[in-house]
Amino acid sequence: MLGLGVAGVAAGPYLQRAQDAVAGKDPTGLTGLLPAGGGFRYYSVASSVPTRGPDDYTLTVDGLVERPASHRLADLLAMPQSRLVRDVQCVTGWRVPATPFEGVPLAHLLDAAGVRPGAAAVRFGCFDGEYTESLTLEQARRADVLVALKLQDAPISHSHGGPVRLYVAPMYFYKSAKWLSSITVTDRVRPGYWEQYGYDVDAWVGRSNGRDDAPTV
Ligand SMILES: Nc1nc2c(c(=O)[nH]1)N[C@H]1C(S)=C(S)[C@@H](COP(=O)(O)O)O[C@H]1N2
Ligand SMILES: [Mo]
Repeated sequence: MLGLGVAGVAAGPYLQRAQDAVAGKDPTGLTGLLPAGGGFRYYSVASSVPTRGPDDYTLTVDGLVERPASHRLADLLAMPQSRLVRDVQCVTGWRVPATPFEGVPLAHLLDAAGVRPGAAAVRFGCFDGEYTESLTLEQARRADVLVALKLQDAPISHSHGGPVRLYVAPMYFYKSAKWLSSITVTDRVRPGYWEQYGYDVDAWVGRSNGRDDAPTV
């Protein structure tokens, strides 16, 4: 099992270091090799993650915005929803075909908050307390970038990052931050968790990380 996982990692010193970092975080050495059902594998850089639901989940939107906000689950469910069916592609090689994700277009939340002049990027935080991600503002406004509430037409389970995760359809799945808790509009891109270990910040499937996977969109 372990051998398979390592063989699935694209060649290159940076990616190899990233994989080592996973092992360093995970005493079992099996993070990311555990099947999570439906062809997915379970990934978490945090050893334990709290459970959040309708009573205690909040998503903050702040930074370079006119109207900072804190949305509860019910607020997000009442906003316009978009459903996409695309392949999911992890940078370590596994792929899950035709996967429905549904949620609020990130552009809607940005428009509701009113992005201020001088803003150029968005930073994402997670209630696991460790993971971070980022997008340029232009990427964040794409119609295929969602604040996802459903996966495979059901509420997103805890292991898949529920109740709310980011979904960046055209990019490697590490951009799709699980357990999303904050969206901060910033003046420049801050590399996310894996990007500090060498993953590409612009993570287009098939056009980054030295890989040639078929596009997911
Ligand atoms: N908060 C958080 N989000 C995360 C990760 C993580 O470790 N923590 N791993 C990323 C990676 S590398 C992948 S491949 C996917 C895995 O999602 P899954 O566990 O639902 O299959 O989540 C991404 N989002
Ligand atoms: Mo991944």
